[in-house]
Amino acid sequence: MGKTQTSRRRFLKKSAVAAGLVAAPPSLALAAEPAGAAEPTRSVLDNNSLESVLYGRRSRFVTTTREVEGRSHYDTPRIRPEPYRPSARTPLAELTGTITPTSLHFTTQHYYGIPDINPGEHTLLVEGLVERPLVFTMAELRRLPFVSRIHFLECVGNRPNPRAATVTGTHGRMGCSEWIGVPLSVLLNEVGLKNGASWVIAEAADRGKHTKSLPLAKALDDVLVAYGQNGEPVRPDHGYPLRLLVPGFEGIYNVKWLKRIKVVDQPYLSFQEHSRFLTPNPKTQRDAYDFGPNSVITQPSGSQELQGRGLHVISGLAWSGAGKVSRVEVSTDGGDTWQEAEVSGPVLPKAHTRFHLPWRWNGEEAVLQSRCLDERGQLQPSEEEYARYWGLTRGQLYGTIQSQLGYCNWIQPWKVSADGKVTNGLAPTDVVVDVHG
Ligand SMILES: Nc1nc2c(c(=O)[nH]1)N[C@H]1C(S)=C(S)[C@@H](COP(=O)(O)O)O[C@H]1N2
Ligand SMILES: [Mo]
Repeated sequence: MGKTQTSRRRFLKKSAVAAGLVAAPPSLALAAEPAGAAEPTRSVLDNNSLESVLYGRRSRFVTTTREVEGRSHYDTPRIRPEPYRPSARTPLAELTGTITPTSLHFTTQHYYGIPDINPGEHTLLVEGLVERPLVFTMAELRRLPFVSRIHFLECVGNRPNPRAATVTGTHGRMGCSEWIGVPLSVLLNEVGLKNGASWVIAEAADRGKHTKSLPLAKALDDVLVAYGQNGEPVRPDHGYPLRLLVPGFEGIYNVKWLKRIKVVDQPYLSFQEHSRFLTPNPKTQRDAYDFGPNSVITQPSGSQELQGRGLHVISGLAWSGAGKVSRVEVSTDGGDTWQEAEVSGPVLPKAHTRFHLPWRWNGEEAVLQSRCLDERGQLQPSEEEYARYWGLTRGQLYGTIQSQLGYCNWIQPWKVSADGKVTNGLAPTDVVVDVHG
């Protein structure tokens, strides 16, 4: 490690020189290596480096990263475009609060790599069943009234999973951010809708031309053409310079690197929609619009360990695509009794909501679960209730690709053993198909 750090520092010095920064005032100068120190104290060097002054960084003692996904789609005999760019999950157990740091926000499905888009050349075309088709440059979009909204973004690939060791493994395909952008309704109002307009098609500028159909009613409701995420420009991973943000809907609707909106009179079956996300017969596909009520305990969760009996806080996230979370309940006895958890922070529609419940652990085995009730009155189901409702066996629940099931929002239990170890509380299954996308 020491070697890499040293060469990286050299690189930084060189690039600082190249960037003409040698004349920086002394306070901004790169810290010198301590004379004669075999292994220089990295924290001092890093915290005082010009790089850290210019662009803040975390403590070297904080090492949390996103978790890279396997190549599940690549194992299927379907289309395998290159370059391959792995998806990655949000490390939920390491995070507090409700906003996901952008560097740790899950990122998904880049079968064609991340495009390198010059915002000065990027445009958004709005056309189709409209009175006046328009092309917006990024500068023109920025002149329009904007809003900022806190919303979760979740891939339909999230699902409680008996094989997953951690909450990142079960629910890491989601994040929650402050999104800044122009309401799509403002743009649609500018172009004027023609009779018959009932759907919009959103298309991306990546090589795969990721495309998704969206009902017009949703487009006119709360959809954003977003250029900001958590106070800065949306990053390349998440759609720089422009992405669609479709609050509460399945992740695939949130078209990144957005370049075209076409107003049409029916949904299209675009390549991305039929190639991997649908059942063998696309006509039987259940399209998930707004997600139902959901929640998961992140602390304590799989692979963590309780250090001794007594007070522990049970904490997690609750959310719903239908609106606000109205109540979160926690059970510490395998679902026999439920207690109302306290919500910390604001409760916003279609946003992650943080809950907690103080719990005195008596040192005995316990099964911890949470469930969410949303403002539409929908209650998050248990695995058994979900299976019964849809007429599915357990084998089908875990042996079917998530996007073919619809939203998999059943409860994820965590089991605390007498030794304090926390493991997955779902009964084991023979087969688990886990596909991200
Ligand atoms: N252009 C484009 N947009 C896309 C995708 C993609 O591969 N290409 N993936 C979609 C899917 S399936 C999800 S879950 C979200 C993930 O958004 P994120 O990478 O910003 O977390 O983006 C959606 N928008
Ligand atoms: Mo997704």
